[in-house]
Amino acid sequence: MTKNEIGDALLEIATLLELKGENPFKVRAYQAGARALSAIETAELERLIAAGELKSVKGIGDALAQKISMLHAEGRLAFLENLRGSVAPGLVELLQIPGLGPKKIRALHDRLGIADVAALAAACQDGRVATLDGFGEKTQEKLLAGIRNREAYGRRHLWWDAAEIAGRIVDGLRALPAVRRAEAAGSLRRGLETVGDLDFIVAATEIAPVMDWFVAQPGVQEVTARGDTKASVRFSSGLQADLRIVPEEQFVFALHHFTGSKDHNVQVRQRALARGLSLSEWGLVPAEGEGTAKAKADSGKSVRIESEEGLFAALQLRFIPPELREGREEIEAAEAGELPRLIEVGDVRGAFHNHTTASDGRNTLAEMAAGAEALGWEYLGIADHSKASFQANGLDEARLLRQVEEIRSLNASGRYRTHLLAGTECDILADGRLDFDDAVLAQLDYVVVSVHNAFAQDEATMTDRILRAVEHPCTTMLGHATGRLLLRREGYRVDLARVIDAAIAHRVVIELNANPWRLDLDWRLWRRAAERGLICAINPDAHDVEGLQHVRAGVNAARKGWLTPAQVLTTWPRDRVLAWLRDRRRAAAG
Ligand code: DGT
Ligand code: CA
Ligand code: CA
Ligand code: ZN
Repeated sequence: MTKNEIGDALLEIATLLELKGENPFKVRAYQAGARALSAIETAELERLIAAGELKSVKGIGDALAQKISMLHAEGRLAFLENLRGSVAPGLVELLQIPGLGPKKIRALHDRLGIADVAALAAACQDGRVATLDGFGEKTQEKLLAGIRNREAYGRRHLWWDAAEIAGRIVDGLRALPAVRRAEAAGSLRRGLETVGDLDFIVAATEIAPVMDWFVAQPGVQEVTARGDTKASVRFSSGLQADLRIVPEEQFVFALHHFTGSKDHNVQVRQRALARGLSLSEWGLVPAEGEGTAKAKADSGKSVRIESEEGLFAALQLRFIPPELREGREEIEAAEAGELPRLIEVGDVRGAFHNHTTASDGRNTLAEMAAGAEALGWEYLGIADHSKASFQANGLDEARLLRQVEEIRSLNASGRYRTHLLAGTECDILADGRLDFDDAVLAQLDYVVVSVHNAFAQDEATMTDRILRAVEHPCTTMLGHATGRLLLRREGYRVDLARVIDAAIAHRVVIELNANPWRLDLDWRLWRRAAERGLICAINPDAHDVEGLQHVRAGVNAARKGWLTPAQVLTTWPRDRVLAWLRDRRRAAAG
């Protein structure tokens, strides 16, 4: 396990112990241990473990040192696994309600007997929660709103989380002897930011062993359907998955059909009909003559097609990448040979919006540099929070300038092949001023500006506020343009059309925040905006080394937005980026 994963495990232990009502000292020991761990560099941690000196670290006692070493070596810990098994799942689920921590959940459980979300909703509705010490009317309302929100969004899941499960299942399916071909289809394959359910298409020589394997996957809580060629399951996260097993000659048709989207399918089918063909999940058959499309396909009347390229070619179309299949003019573009060369993960050479332990990150500057180097990046921009974001330990002028020094000397040392850029994620204050003076900003390589407070401003105020920041001569790029958190909270109200116009006019970049919860600016807006000259930067907004991986989610969204490498700053070679930033700073100064 990595250092951060071990830290997460310790915090999970603390939470579970607290939910069980264990001794507060014990709980605090694990929390302190997690904090102590995050202050140690990875290399130092490994040395300490190897030398058996972990318990010499302040905040890490004997028992904790043993558990950390075990997690480090084995990646698992029986103590944690037993602990998980000993806490009612309903109590753990309550942690997902905003405003509820282990202490409050414990109080609800001990005093009102509440052990799951449904019981909490009932207790809020008849006013029992408000009567508890430390709760009150306001808290009760907030909890109820949180529960309702969760119900409204609860049926969908983040692409990132779904992709992890789907990847494992596809790998497992492909490893089965009976399986010839296996793919995940549906919204997941289209790279949609949230996913309703998973859809797997499999071509197999035998059905039963594939079905048996599928319904026995770890995390499957319920088998909701099982037929001759189809099975559906529900995982404990609530995510559902459909499996369809088809004869190999129908695989491509089923894959295309169940990838969708519906709008795309309707248009492709119309195109087939215009050519005297009927396209369905079973095949591509002559539209004329007796019998259903399925009957014709089953009796071998379908055109034989081995790949989706072949399927599109049969309809005189270039291959349309799944991400573009949303019925948003992709067919016209494919017909005219005008599909874009979409950005790929391999095109990415760096990123600008990343945090370190200086503000609210979990890895040091050096660790982040090493992480970026491991990804083969040419540059890594450090943009820690500014002082107005005190809740995120934002940097004041003195700390920022010390960090700039540290970055310059790390670059000079040649320790990492990845070049570090000194930036800031500077708060846009409520009136649109920036959190640092121009003289401070002028010492940085670039400036990301973001809104982190006063989300409730009305649209006109918020729009003026952001416009003022975008028009500031020191501003290089706008961070997370709406502040949305998918499935959790709407973005703030802002006239994005005006913000995009201003960004284009002032040569300000807008970020595509690659955090799987954000993916903000939304992919639906990118195609038009980029055509009009808006430059995109895919930024992971990483708070630890693992977070750098999130660029994959950003690239996904960028592909849905039809973006090419040329339109994305973070694919440009380092020298071109540096020259572009220099040029911008000179224009700002002059
Ligand atoms: P989701 O699961 O809500 O995130 O979205 P999808 O796109 O994965 O939708 P899903 O799982 O209901 O179905 C997968 C694909 O199958 C869908 O994108 C298109 C195709 N499909 C399913 N039902 C229909 C239908 O009634 N008509 C058409 N034209 N296509 C359908
Ligand atoms: Ca689906
Ligand atoms: Ca489905
Ligand atoms: Zn931010």
